[in-house]
Amino acid sequence: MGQNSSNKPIVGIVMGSNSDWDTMQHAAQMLKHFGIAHEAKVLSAHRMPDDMFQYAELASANGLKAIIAGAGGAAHLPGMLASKTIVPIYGVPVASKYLRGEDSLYSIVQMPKGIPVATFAIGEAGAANAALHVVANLAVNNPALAKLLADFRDKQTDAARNMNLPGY
Ligand code: RP5
Repeated sequence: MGQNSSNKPIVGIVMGSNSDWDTMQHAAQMLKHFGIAHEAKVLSAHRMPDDMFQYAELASANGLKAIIAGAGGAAHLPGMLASKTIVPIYGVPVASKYLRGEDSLYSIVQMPKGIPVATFAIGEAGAANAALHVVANLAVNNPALAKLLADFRDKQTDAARNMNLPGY
């Protein structure tokens, strides 16, 4: 079983817009797979800055151990959250309409020294991997969760070993 089987969220998934949910739902699905209590909500750095700062300021007191933050374009959400909390921030660049997420990636990854954001790949893989990274960190002190994660990896290995090449 995953960490914290009660319903109190220990991971926050936040995103700049509901248009980010197609991507960010992959983080939620992954946490659900591992039984990690989490919450997901829109929290826009630009459209609701006061809410963003309040969320960051209260994150630790509210019991959050990690925040996965996704945004696209001028993606300031992960970095600004990181500026207001020491809860680890996992940044997910969401593919943008015009620059396909390169803008999002650069906005998130180029943090100044001293305020880290762990930055993942653009899009679905980044969202899923951010969640897996959270799981790995929680698993350091949770042998049951570590076993679940090892099983997950073993299944991927088996699937890759059994891959067929169509037409070959
Ligand atoms: C960012 O602007 C959001 O994170 C989203 O990726 C992007 C577009 O938002 P919408 O115009 O779709 O609400 O703040």
